[in-house]
Amino acid sequence: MPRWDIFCAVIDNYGDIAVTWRLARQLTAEHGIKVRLWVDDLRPLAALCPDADASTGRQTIDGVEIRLWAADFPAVDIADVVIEAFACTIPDSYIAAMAASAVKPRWFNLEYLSAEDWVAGCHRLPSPHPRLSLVKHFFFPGFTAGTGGLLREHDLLDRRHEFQASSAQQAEFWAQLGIASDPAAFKISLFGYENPALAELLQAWIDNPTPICCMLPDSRLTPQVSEFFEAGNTWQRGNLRVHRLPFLDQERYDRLLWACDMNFVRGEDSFVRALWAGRPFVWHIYPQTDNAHHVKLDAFLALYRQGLGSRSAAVLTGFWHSWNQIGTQPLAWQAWQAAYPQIRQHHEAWVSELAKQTDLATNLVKAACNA
Ligand code: TRH
Repeated sequence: MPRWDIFCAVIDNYGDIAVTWRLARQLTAEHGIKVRLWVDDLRPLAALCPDADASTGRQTIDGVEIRLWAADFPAVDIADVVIEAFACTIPDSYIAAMAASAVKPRWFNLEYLSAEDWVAGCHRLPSPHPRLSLVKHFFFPGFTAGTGGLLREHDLLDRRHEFQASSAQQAEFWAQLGIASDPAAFKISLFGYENPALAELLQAWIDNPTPICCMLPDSRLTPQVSEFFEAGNTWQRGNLRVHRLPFLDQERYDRLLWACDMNFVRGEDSFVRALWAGRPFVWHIYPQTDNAHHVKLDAFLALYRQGLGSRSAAVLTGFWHSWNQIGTQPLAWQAWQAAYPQIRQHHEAWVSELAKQTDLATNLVKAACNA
């Protein structure tokens, strides 16, 4: 059985461990790989996966051995394949053991996701170690041929279709969350970073001619929503009702995305999951210095808009820009609503095409065989 080590340094938030944990599980379940996941902070994993114990340095969940990556790194057998996620720096002692090994492990730096043009050109490029006889390869996720693809479990879309076609599964899901689902309401999930456009959005929903039901799993937006409603316990005004939810485990969060008519997401992993949910979405991109994220957002929009009519494409771009504070135009909720049927149809077709790509875990396994 091939052995892989995945190293994850948590920078902030959930995205780093969300991606590596998802990858580790898929490699184990679908590729018969023995995976050890090293993570330097177990707390975000415990939020995503309630079975994880943040106080235990060594545990096995879903067949993945999860190890706390402490400063004092133990002497361990090196793996056949080593993944350093998001350019984290793996321990010197581990690198020395790799260099001393007769058969050198395949070593990859799994990069952040971007739709920018240069990605395909950099995917799989070698990066020789400056002193040791070791070569690391870049591995870039992406949306186009020539990139590493996107994380997608083999049965994900089947499970999603089954859920979306089953009113019984949806009713059970809402009941588990303690929500009396209003069939007439337009359902929206809301996850993001602090956002100055939030009050404008909530007001537009309050003034919406038909009911809106907003599901708010715990995030940095929650205090802002609470402030908007002046803390009260019932967040209901005009045609808007907001359901405050706890932070859900990853499985239930997927179902929330599938159950809603549209989703506000952020970062990297919830963004990809919202794509696979097959519903229109709005992406709050992870903010970077010098507004580097604006280029990244527009690169994705340029791909995602392809095939969408020009008026709907303009609405989509304008709405995403406003939500990300790009430019100064107000959030055009009514225009979004008017364009929603076209955007939804387009999203479903676009994602069906995207699903023809080989998924990231499979691409990584192939690359490890050929490196
Ligand atoms: O948490 P994030 O903001 O992570 C970010 C990004 O990955 C960013 O690129 C990176 O640089 C930065 O971290 C360090 O957003 P992201 O990537 O969407 O991760 C959130 C995860 O949380 C995702 O797996 C979905 C999951 N989630 C739940 O499981 N339950 C929930 O209730 C919610 C709201 C999210």
